[in-house]
Amino acid sequence: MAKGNNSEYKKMIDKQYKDLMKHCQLHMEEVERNLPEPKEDLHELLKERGFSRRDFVKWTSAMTAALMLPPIFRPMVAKAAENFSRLPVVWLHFAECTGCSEAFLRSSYPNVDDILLETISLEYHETLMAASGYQAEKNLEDAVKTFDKKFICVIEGALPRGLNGKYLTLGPKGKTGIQVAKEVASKAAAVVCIGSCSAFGNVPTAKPNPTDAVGIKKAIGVSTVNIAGCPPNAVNFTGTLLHFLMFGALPPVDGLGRPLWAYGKRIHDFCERRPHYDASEFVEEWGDKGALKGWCLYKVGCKGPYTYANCAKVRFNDGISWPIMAGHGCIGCTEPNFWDTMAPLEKPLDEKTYGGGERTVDNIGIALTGVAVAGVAAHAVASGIRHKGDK
Ligand code: FSX
Ligand code: SF4
Ligand code: F3S
Repeated sequence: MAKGNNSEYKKMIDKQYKDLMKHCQLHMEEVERNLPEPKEDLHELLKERGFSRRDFVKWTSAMTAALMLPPIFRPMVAKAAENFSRLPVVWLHFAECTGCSEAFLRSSYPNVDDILLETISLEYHETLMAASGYQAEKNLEDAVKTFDKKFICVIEGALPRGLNGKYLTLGPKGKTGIQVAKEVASKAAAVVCIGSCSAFGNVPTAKPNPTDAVGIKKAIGVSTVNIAGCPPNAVNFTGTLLHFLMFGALPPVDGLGRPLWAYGKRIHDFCERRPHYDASEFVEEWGDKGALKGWCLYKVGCKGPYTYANCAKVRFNDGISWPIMAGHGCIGCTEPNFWDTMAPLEKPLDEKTYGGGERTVDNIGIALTGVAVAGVAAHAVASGIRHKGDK
């Protein structure tokens, strides 16, 4: 019985992927017909930076797998990368530290994703463009008009709602951030929040939040795809845009708007220090023998058990390292309100209330049943613990 069912199942899956491939091919043809010519030749740029064809093929294979697509989609990922600079992007900055843009622009060890980002067609980006004042405002108006419903609106930073939005005003006409966000987002093909500030509020929203700042979705009521992290990984941004180029839609997301392909798994479950956690081998204080041996950082505050992201897999700076590998616990930067819910950052969350956190971590582990629900559930547990502590 199993055999018959398996082959039926395989046929069904094969057909689904064939249909998806057809959709992808048709969409890519449409992109090539309707969007401007690529502004940059990706292969020339890669060559200039010392990347070979082989490096590019390796990268496309890794990206295809990361996007949870079978290998037959590899040529389509390559094509989307070659067409990356066709996609018009309007990049807005609100209440934030600009660390997200900086992280993408200043990689000391750029990988193919970083080079790809160099080709991005930025129609408007306050930090990078030469224009200012009325000229800048005109650039924004022109871009929104020319690429009506075709451009991606990328937003970095939260929106302060206090004083009727006047804690954050922009440009010569003194528009509030909320006004600008509403005007631009309503004309965009999609809104992508880059960083935890635009996604969830983050630093500007941390207590006591004097400006009443909130994330974009909450501020203006549009649906957003949230590339969480403070700052986020460039791979999670490029992968999401490649998905959009390939299928004309943003990737499936969890209950917090984060793409599942990048944020569907818990840090704690893919951490290289996990065997030490399971063996109860913990760093007790910075610089002790456990720290020298690379033991688990739970007791010095690692929030990996409550945090969803692919940091252990994709790492940073061309895959060189990531926070836990570098010796500090995860601070939960991809989770909503982590400055409040995950603090103190160098102590376990529930030390006082539960007399040691391992039991709680295990309970959270057992409670995980589905990816989307799990993201929300783990966060709810973490928030619940904080709120108890607050009282
Ligand atoms: Fe926020 Fe990005 Fe953290 Fe900073 O702009 S996610 S504070 S790294 O820069 O928005
Ligand atoms: Fe890794 Fe942190 Fe989990 Fe320890 S608690 S295994 S350091 S994620
Ligand atoms: Fe942030 Fe934790 Fe990754 S702090 S960068 S989610 S390891």
